[in-house]
Amino acid sequence: MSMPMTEPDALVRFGYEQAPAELLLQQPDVLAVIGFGASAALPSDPRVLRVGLEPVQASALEVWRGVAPVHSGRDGDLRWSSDGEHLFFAIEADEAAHGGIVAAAQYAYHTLTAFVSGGSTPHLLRLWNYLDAINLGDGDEERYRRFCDGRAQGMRAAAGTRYPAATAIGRQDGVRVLQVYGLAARNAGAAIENPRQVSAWRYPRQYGPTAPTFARGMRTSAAQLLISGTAAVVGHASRHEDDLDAQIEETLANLDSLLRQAAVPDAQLGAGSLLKAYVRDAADAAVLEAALRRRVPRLGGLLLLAGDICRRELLVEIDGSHHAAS
Ligand code: 3EB
Repeated sequence: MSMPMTEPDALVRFGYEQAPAELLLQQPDVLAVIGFGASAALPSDPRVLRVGLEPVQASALEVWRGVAPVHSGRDGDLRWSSDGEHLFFAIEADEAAHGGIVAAAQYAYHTLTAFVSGGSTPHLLRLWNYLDAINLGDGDEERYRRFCDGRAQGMRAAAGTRYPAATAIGRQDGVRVLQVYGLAARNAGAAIENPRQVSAWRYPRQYGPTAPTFARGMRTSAAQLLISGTAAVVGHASRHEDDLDAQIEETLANLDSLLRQAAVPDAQLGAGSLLKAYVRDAADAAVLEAALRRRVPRLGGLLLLAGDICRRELLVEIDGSHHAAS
């Protein structure tokens, strides 16, 4: 049997949906269902992932829809689903079982890059990384920096210097299991950098021995941009320590700049934008949401999650996707 034909830029569609996960999983185009927090009701299925970040309000499920019927499976610790054009994959690595966060990250990245590069959807587009206690440890011992070491070692062979878009956020659940999931595709994307920011892989030594290996954004087609975790970083420096409002404004300025640089049609946050906003302190969520609703009145969707940003002075980070509003 041959795969169904798809349009050259047939895209994964992302959405936040309220339906029960069991119903969503019966739909043939569903590539992934991601639930947030300990109480999300989720069946066991290779397409389903529970992320241990607590939603700040009643939370929807994040649903990815492909362009053709989806098949799925498991391969060791990795689970995956594919519509023939796009691959969802997820891997969870217990830190103690691997001998620490460095080895767990190395294992997760080695496993996922080997799996992805060996298949018919070999181009890594987007990765999410969630780990407990991301700011624990001082200086180069900080767990985020050590995660960056292991990630770079694990992905080196496969990714070279062409990095996917990414997010790395700290869970507050005390569970020392690294969660990594992402999207790969048959067609390569175009990595986008932000003119207001130094590329993360060029960060100077002061931020750790291994610079973070991600692109600021990934255009999957002329009309869709995947937006990496974006915070109040200008150049390579964190801005507006202890000032939530100013960090939100700086983050929005960075997002505006990234969308302009990507030159997607309708390059403004709006109805075509789906955002996840992470707040270190759940009590900051109301201020963040009010600012987002004011600045982006027709926002397509918003999930507010409690999570630690990878630099301890940062209070908020936003990621998401954007496509031309139809
Ligand atoms: C920054 O601009 C904020 O290590 O994968 C954002 C997105 C950040 C991804 C990562 C880190 C990562 O450096 C932190």
